[in-house]
Amino acid sequence: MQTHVDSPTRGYSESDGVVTLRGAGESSCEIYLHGATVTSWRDASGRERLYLSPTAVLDGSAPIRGGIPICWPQFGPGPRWPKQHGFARRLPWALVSAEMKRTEPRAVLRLVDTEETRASEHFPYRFELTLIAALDAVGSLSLVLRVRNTGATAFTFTTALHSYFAVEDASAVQVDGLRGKSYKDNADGLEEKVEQEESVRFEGEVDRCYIGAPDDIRVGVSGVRLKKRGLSELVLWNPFVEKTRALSDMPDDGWRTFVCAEPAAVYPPVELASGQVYDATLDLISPLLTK
Ligand code: TA6
Repeated sequence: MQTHVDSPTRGYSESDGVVTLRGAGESSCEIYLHGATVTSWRDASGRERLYLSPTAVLDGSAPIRGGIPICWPQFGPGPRWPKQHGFARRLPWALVSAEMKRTEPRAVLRLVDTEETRASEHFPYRFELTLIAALDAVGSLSLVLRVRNTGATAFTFTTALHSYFAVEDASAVQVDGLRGKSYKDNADGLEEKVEQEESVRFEGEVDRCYIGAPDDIRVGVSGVRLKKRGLSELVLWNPFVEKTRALSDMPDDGWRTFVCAEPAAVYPPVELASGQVYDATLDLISPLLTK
């Protein structure tokens, strides 16, 4: 693919399976074709806002630990192959285009069904999955995950943009605005509970799927702002000490410097008729731009 730089700092390029977008100010974004995994987003100040494990596997042999893995056609454990978080984050996507939309760099990546994905117990359907990633005029990262049913049979799916946010100290982070929301507590046998607190804190293992969560959320009082559409749930996750030890692709103290806030569509699953299209969008806005 051509490299395009319309100024020393703005443009796009692709090499070794990684697409790089450079936008307003010092903003940039890196996307691995493997899983269409966004692994870096720097805001206009140049500050990295996503967490990528220093021991993440980046050779395509495993899902990338960090950034924004795409869980599709299944969020979480379940009957479909592979049992956890679906196959989209494990497969190579194709770079369809990279361009400057006015002064904003934009990349389009695509995954379509294969013999492997259609194998019986996997996902015996035809689909086209598209990720559109762009840096806007102020360096915010805009993602659209577009699902098109290209087959003759309706199918259902669940999905999550499994976003890892870099923080100084996870135990000092809170997410507000969830009081009264029901959630499935995966750290307690997926029991359904109702959030009693205005602020959810990460002072131990947190693994919760909030149902019908607000579409405008902050990670921390002064952290990244998430604006989501078409993703009714919000998953909050931090594995804390014990569960992190079990992760081969994260240092034992990795839990301290990230929290996951994952816009998701789980309850209910999304039903897509033949020919239908479904868009899930997520805008990540730097704390420098929000009061
Ligand atoms: O999003 C939370 C979660 O479902 C946790 O239960 C934990 O399994 C996490 O995802 C990471 O899953 P992974 O398959 O990437 O190790």
